[in-house]
Amino acid sequence: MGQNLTQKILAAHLVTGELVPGKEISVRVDQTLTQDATGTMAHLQFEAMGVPRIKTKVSVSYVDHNMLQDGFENADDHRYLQSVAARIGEWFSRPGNGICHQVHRERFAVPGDILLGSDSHTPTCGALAMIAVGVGGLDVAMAMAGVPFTLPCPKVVGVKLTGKLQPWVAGKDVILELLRRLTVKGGVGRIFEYTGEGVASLTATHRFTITNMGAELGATTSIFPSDEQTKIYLEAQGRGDVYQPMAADADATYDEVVEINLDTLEPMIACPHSPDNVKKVREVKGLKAAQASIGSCTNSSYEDLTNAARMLKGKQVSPGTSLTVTPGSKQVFEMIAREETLFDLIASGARILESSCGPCIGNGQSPPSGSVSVRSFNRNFEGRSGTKDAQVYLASVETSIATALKGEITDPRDLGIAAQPAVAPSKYLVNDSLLVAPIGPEASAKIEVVRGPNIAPLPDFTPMPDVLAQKVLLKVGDNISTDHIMPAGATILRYRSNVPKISEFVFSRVDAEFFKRAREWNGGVIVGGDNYGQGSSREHAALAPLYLGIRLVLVRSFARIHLANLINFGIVPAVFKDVADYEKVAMGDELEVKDIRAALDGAKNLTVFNKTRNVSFEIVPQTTPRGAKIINAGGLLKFTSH
Ligand code: MIC
Ligand code: SF4
Repeated sequence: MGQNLTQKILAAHLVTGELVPGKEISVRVDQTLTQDATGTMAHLQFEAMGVPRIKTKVSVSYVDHNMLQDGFENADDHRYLQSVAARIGEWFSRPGNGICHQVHRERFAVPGDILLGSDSHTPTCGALAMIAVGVGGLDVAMAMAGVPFTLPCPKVVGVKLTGKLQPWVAGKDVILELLRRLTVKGGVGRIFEYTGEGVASLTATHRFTITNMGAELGATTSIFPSDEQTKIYLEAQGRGDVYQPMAADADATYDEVVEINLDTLEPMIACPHSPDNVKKVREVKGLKAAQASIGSCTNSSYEDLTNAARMLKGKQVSPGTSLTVTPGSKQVFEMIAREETLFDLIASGARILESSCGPCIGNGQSPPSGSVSVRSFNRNFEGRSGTKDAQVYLASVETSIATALKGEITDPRDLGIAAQPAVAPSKYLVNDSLLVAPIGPEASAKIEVVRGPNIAPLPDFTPMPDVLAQKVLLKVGDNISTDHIMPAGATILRYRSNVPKISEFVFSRVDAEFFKRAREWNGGVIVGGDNYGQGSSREHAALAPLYLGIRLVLVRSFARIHLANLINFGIVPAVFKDVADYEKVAMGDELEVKDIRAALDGAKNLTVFNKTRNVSFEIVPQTTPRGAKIINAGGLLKFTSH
């Protein structure tokens, strides 16, 4: 029987296990990427392992998230990252070089390789036929040290594309349509592999948007074949040498199949406050918008900005709308600056931001209270923009710019002008001046790693106790994102290298008293609903709760990366055996769980006794035998140092 592309790449990298969905496998990792907000922790962990140099083919440390320097903290962290990269043989992408996923695809992605990144949008490079997976920083640090990556073997979903995108319809609309159908938890445990005759007409740019935002499905990753479009893109980046054609066999099979007819797609929009709350743009058109933003790792490419500029040329942004434009990388910025593109953007009234995550992670440009913001980004969780009651919508560049021009949500087809989509250039401008290449072992051994006062040592990791007698610290509902658990934004992001400090902000946007209560009650149990921990890869959403004394998170179901992060830091992730038992616990209830260590070792369920209500119920730890050992040891670092 033929193989699909996912199976081919996994098989070529398999170290242990069998390619059977749900079974634990481990694979060799070729490349890693980290970004500054997760990278400080990942590098501190790498240093704690005592491995002198990276063992991957390529590892790149990016600075793109914590770009605000209104205090020493972020600048100190950047200096630490640059010095540690030099010390361990990594590439370093300096601040200003761009968003990790944009730069990685431009300069490093290689069809057929496996990439692990400490950012949930690492799957972007799947557009160039990589298996690119977002994970917590500790998993990346392990891969940098040469340890194979362990994961449950995912199911492979074949996404069969037919037809061709119509004018004013973009790659963004393809992924929004999938989110509409499958929801933010529809992709958990799955890899989405794009197939069918519709694939050939999608340029690399459309593909990047699709694989990037596949993360919002909760998917392990997404992948396109390596074909003519891949070749065109890599050659234009001056990297034609890494191209090789790769595709599924003609008789390949898939665990599930989804079909999308591109001919019938129209402009779509994700409404507040979830990327799967998707409607047709025409269903919400006319809503006044105070802001429109082009940027983020989803849609800030050369083609995206050129499209925006073509629509704006000779026109003005509506007086009631503020338009921000972020070039995704220095390459994009330099190219639009050499052409009239940047001029057209500035002349239209757009506010040009530096190449970084910026407003996507709540670092500036928060919209006014209660207002509508239409963004070409990938996430619109409540409060993520920095304005709690802002109504953030996600749409294509075309829809966002149509909105900026009209001052209200607008279907670009209603502008009454012909679409003139940007054509990819035959050569991108390559100037790697902000990319610092690794140095040899002798020179790197002399590098001093510089740590500023913002860098706190890693917290103590203690073995799992046998008995937990704790209160329910918080009870939450479905689809709680890591932005709820460990918010970002300018004031909090700067503490990513300081766990004691950042722990003060855990759940702060959900319950302002959480930190105080956690301290007074000496930790406790978190109770949640379905898809708990969706969204980002930030391991601080596990590490900071651990620091506050949380050793059990009890929910209806978990999102993939957060589940792995909980295990990595020695917290028991468990689900209710009977989902109805969710009703048998409330905040403040005193719980008792006994014989935890033995139950984990024996892959048995645990019994929770709710002393306050005098009821018992069973819960199921969500872990493999290896995960159970990691939790009992007190986390992955403790486990591997044994
Ligand atoms: C995000 O989009 O939420 C982030 C910020 O890029 C995160 C990483 C982080 O929190 O540092 C992600 O997606 O993993
Ligand atoms: Fe940065 Fe936003 Fe992309 Fe996350 S989703 S990597 S914050 S641009």
